[in-house]
Amino acid sequence: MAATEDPLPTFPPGFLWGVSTSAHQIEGAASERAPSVWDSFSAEPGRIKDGSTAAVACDHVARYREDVGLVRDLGVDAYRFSVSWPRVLAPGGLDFYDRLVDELCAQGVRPVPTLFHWDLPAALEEAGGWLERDTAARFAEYAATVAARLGDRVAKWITLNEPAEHTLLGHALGEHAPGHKLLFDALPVAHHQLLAHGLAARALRAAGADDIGIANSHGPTWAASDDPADTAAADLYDIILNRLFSDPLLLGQYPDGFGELMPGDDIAADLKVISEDTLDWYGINFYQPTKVGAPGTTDVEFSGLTLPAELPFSVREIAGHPVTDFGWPVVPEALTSLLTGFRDRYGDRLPPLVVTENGCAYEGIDDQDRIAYLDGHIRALHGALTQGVDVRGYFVWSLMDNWEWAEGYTKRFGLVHVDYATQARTPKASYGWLRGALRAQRA
Ligand code: GBH
Repeated sequence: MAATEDPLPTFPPGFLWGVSTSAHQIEGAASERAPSVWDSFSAEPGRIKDGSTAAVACDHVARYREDVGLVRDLGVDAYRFSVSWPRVLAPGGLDFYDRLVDELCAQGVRPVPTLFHWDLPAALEEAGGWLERDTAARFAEYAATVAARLGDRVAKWITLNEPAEHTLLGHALGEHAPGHKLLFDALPVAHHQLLAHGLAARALRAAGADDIGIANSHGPTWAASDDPADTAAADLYDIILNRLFSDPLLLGQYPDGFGELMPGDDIAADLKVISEDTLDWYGINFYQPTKVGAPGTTDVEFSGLTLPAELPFSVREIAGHPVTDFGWPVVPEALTSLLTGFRDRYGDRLPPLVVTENGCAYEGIDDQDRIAYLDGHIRALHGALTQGVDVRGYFVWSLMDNWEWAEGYTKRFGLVHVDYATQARTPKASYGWLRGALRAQRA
């Protein structure tokens, strides 16, 4: 797979270019924060592919100045990072984010913090975690604390990262922390995260925020065939992984039949909290489309996941496209159809979109495959713009190689290579390519 030689199409002035990371995946300095659900989870044998933990990761807390320098030299406008709730709970924990935000501002990079990227404080998990409604209220208090400290320099906020993946992987399948295998009994986790978004948005508004978003994972769902058993399974998958999260946020309602399954005395009132004035823009993390068919009769191993036979659908291989080191198919045009699909479904209710994550796992520093992936997806995004979809920004996942959750250090998503033995950072070919592409945008 090779990138085209043609320069990228020109994006509108003010289009926001950025790179993304998350706290647990890069920070290290584990002893300087409260315990997180990921600490105990990754200490359990067999949970993480290479047996690693993120105790050191990219040692970013110590090396943030160098890392901000890499962001600045790349020439992006913005840096999306996440604030570790467990670190904020530790004495002086917000000091680190204070320094990080100062450094970003000093280097001319806009800070875009995400308040929750899967690292729940262990103490909150012991109290029931996202299965408990109270966690949403606690999240709003935490959001207010962070906004009080950083709000004078931060304009753009993201409440949660990928509540869908956190529900599915962390609570339904148990592949991520906290490791619950509740299947459909994990639905309260979805509702409480959505409620947390709504309550946190109110807290951020009270602190003066007017640029609030969420980063949700989305991808087109392809039915394995037009057999009704396959299309019905694909529809259900699409509802659970996509619409269960976007409909309440953007329409103020759950997909048919799902509101009844959610916990709480007054779901209609909760839906108002979730949807009313909580989003100035909507963030989409896109990696790949998913092909789905009727359920099978046995558990299936699929790109690192075990999908139990009890699920009402099965995920199928997408043939005919290159795949990344994760086995995920590379289908840039699916990003165009995803974005136009959002516009078509939500119409006037849709705020401006931002692609808050897009990227791929490949080995190597001369990463021509990553260049081709990014080139293809940036063009696909532009294709949606030309079809009238209001997309305001694009963030690459990730600035640098990092601790890839259950895959440990075995998958490299960075524009910058990290040698974990020495912590040496080496910009890859894709970093140079993106820097050149951004310069050309501005020429
Ligand atoms: C993001 O989530 C995370 O936000 C980030 O922390 C992480 O490092 C990054 O992606 C890379 O993994 O069922 O086989 O079809 C991952 C988003 C969307 C990726 C759904 C897997 C389904 C794979 N995920 N996708 S499959």
